[in-house]
Amino acid sequence: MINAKFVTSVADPKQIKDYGIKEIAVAGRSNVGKSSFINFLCDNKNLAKTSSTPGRTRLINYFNINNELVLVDLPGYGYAKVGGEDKDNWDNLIGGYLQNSKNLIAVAILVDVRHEPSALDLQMIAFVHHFNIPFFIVATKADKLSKAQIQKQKQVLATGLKLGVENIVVTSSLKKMGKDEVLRQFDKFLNN
Ligand SMILES: Nc1nc2c(ncn2[C@@H]2O[C@H](COP(=O)(O)OP(=O)(O)OP(=O)(O)O)[C@@H](O)[C@H]2O)c(=O)[nH]1
Ligand SMILES: [Mg+2]
Repeated sequence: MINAKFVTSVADPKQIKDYGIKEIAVAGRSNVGKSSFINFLCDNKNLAKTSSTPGRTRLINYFNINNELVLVDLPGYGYAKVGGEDKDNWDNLIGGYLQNSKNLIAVAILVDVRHEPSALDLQMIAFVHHFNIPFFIVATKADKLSKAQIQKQKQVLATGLKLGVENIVVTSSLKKMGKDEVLRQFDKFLNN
């Protein structure tokens, strides 16, 4: 993934456009590491803005990869400080994107490798199931655990998400771990 370029930010589902290029979206809880994951895949730490403060990405950001694929950085869900109308707008934005993007071929749903899946993670999976959108799970921040702990957590995640372990790719953006396996997943969806 060498030539990665920012395309646009979208704040309203009505602004969602058809770029004529296949899209893979990156979803997950706020602060799970979505923007870092995109930067890691693209070998460019300045591409998507990251932050230790949750709720950094509030818009949908599109990144064009070699004119072959568009990676879509979605706003994180479950950000506690967003409530009421703000939260509704946010849910509409993510939901609107997922339902209205003609070129969407898969969603990478990111979960922190250290934690049990949350109710919101399960909701996200139920949502993509409902709309028949292919997805796979990316466990992030694997640098925080030992190899043995990672194996154990992979099983915990698989059980909690009611999925086979083969649907879970373990990564660390910090230690640049798991890229080949992620790219294999991408190829699988791109060539389908
Ligand atoms: N140790 C470690 N920290 C990471 C990793 N990936 C991301 N982080 C850290 O986690 C925090 C959040 O990262 P982001 O990439 O901004 O997370 P995000 O999911 O885009 O967050 P929002 O845009 O707020 O939803 C930052 O402090 C990152 O440095 C990783 O692989 N390992
Ligand atoms: Mg982000």
